[in-house]
Amino acid sequence: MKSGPNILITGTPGVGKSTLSQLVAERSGLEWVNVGDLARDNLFYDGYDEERQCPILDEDKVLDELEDMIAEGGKIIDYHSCDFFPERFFDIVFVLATDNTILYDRLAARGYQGKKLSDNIECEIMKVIRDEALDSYVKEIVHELPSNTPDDMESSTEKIVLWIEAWKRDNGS
Ligand code: DAT
Repeated sequence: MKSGPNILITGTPGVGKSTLSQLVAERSGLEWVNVGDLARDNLFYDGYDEERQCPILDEDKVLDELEDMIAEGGKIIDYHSCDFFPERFFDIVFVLATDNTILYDRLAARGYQGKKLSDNIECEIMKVIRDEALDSYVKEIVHELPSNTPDDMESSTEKIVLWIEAWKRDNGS
């Protein structure tokens, strides 16, 4: 039996996935798994994408590494893409959304510029990750959460923690 639900927190870079995942992990006891860090620490890469200026993820190696963690349960998976995870991995999926002017400032503060910055802003405006999530999982488990302000962050944390507690009650864990 799983020790808790497995949750995916996704969205364009800079929307607040890591901040939210960490807060939910602290308050729920679930374990936060940052897929970007996991790939970097284990060199789960398969080349470099010159256009996007980032290493190309070796998805098979990432999935192999995640398989046992997901079987154990109680994981918060944090990644800016979601279509390569098997549907069975997640009990619920949250897609964070940020107004593009706010996101622009956050990504600029992170040092993004030029095409990398504009591509990510366009990704957010066009709701690319939300559509990817809706194409990859049954729509009933996909929830969009605003992530513009600290109040949004607090309210999303509370909602997710309450959902986790309800899941644990319903599943006897
Ligand atoms: P991600 O993991 O999606 O790339 P992050 O958690 O690193 O994003 O957040 C990027 C920056 O934006 C970081 O400085 C925290 C800030 N931030 C994120 N969500 C926020 C919110 N809802 N309100 C205010 N600041 C936020």
